[in-house]
Amino acid sequence: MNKISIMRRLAPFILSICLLAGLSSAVVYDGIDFRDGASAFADEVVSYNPTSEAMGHDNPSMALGIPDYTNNTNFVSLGDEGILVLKFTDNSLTTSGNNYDDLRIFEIGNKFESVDVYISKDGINWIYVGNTTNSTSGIDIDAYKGSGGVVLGAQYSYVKLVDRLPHESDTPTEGADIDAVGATSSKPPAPEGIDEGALEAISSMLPTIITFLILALVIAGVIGLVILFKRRKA
Ligand SMILES: [Ca+2]
Ligand SMILES: [Ca+2]
Ligand SMILES: [Ca+2]
Repeated sequence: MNKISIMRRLAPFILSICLLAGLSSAVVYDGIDFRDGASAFADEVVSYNPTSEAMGHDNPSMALGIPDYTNNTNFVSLGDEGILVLKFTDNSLTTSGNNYDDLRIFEIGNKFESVDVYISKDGINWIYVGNTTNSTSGIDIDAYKGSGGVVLGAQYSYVKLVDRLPHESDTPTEGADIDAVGATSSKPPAPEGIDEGALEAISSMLPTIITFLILALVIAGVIGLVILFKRRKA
């Protein structure tokens, strides 16, 4: 077997190994480890509502993907109390099961400007998960578990950032200046069209359904025995 045919036979294996290595490679940004690499970051702009009229940095797609702020570009300013909604499409945000930070908001500028952070499965029903406290702020979403709150292991596709007062800086960088939003606790994309609420409701009803089925089987058995007994007697 010559060298060329050996290489041809090995090529699929080498390619698979390279692909697997690429898919699972963790990447460090600003000292923060993202186990899903670049895919851990927000992928799509859902809405952008800056409240300042004269924005110089008003392209919301600058908040997508990996942190890439450089030379006063590649970020979006929210304006005082402005709102930005982003979506994860090739991944989703989830809980870590502990108090480690699950979501990172990269904010740039000389003055740190805080945002309130909300997450959602559907982009309609939102859960408040605290506010940022520094320029690479981490949010532990497990801290917001509970009734009407975060569900352990659930997949959240949407993140909403709302600029907080006080007024810290003027146009063109009024309000929080967002470079990137990434999930350090990242999962595959949330399945579309599956209502997790309905699944939870069904699973909570499961014991009642099983009890009812067992009862129905017992009654059917008793009726069958009575019929059999009467036939033998006749
Ligand atoms: Ca992503
Ligand atoms: Ca956590
Ligand atoms: Ca950016």
